[in-house]
Amino acid sequence: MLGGCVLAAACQTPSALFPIGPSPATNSGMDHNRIDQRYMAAAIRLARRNEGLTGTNPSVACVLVRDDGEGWYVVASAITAPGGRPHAEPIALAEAGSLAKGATAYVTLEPCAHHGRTPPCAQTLIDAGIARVVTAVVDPDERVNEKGHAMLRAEGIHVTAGCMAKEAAEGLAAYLIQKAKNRAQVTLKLAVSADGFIGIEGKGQVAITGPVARAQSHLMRARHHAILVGAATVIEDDPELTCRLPGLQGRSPIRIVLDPNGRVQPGAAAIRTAGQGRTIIVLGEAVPQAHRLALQAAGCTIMPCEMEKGRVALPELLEDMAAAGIHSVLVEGGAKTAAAFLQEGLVDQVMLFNGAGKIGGTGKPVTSPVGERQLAAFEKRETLTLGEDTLTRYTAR
Ligand code: AOF
Ligand code: ZN
Repeated sequence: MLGGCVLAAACQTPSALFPIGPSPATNSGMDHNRIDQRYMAAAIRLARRNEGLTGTNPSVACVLVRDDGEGWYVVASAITAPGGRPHAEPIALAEAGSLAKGATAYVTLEPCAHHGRTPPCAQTLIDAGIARVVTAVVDPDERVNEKGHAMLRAEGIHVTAGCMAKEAAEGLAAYLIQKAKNRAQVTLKLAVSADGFIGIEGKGQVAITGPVARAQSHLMRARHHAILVGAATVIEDDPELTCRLPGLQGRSPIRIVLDPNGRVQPGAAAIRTAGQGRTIIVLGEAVPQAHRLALQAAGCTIMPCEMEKGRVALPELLEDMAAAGIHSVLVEGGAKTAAAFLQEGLVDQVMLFNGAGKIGGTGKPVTSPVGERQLAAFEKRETLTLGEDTLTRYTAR
């Protein structure tokens, strides 16, 4: 999902997203399937709000609904808390209080069955007297993996699994990729001009898209755990790599700079501001100790990397990121970095902004690393119109 409505959703309270109290009689003619899809879709939208905020935990949403004879209505809804705990279900149950008894729970991920830092959510749902549980995605965590469903069924609770599983899996992609591939999820973001270029050599940042598209790209930053660029981008463009949407500045991702040869200087904006948001510099073994110390003194974290044919070994780096609790990374530049991730088959999703204007004609334009040949490995999902520009999302086949 591109999440056109996420910006609005990010500013609302969970309750404000749903009608509270009996909903109009339009429900009465709905069959169960349609009701299930309606509330699961609401849960999936809600879960997106804490994406990138829940650490190693997925951002899960739980919506509790009931029908007292006058139609279905939402009694409570919640998302996994920032940091990953508490889980969504106990928060929603606490909000519902006695109204939880006999209610239906819509949960985007199978409720957990393990005693972690919180008791199993399946047990909490049972104890609250929930009558029916509808879930979207089976939790691949080996401590859960159908055990949550089994616990509920063993207590006579009616369980419907797999409701809108594909849609929910999109929002849970970072978690599911981490479980399946043991690495961080990679989204490649590119802005390409109408004449097929992503910039002009030596010109720094060149405007390719308009303000609406730029706001959308900042929203993308907010929804990722980390943002990654190559050293050349830092040296030439000197970007801050923060989310500067009003009200969402606190959602800036961790900045990661690939700098195997130690070229980035402490004066760069992403380094200077390291104290206001984490900056990780990925350095090769040969980088002199004095340079490491200068970067550390500026507040950066150093991540050592393995090298392969003179380049950063990306699969290993993504594994190291997952081990460090970073589960989603937005690759923002430049052309060489993008090409390296693509060549290694490490891109899960491409977000392609197509600008309306041309930038060629002056200087040395940089050709887009993403053309028809590269996109053949991806499935086109949807296109948003953003002012004069467009944004198309592709996912790996
Ligand atoms: C749920 N509801 O909201 C989430 C779940 O370290 P712990 O104890 O928090 O457990 C982490 C696991 O909990 C995680 O791997 C996943 O299986 C599940 N996440 N489960 O019932 C939630 N976030
Ligand atoms: Zn749980």
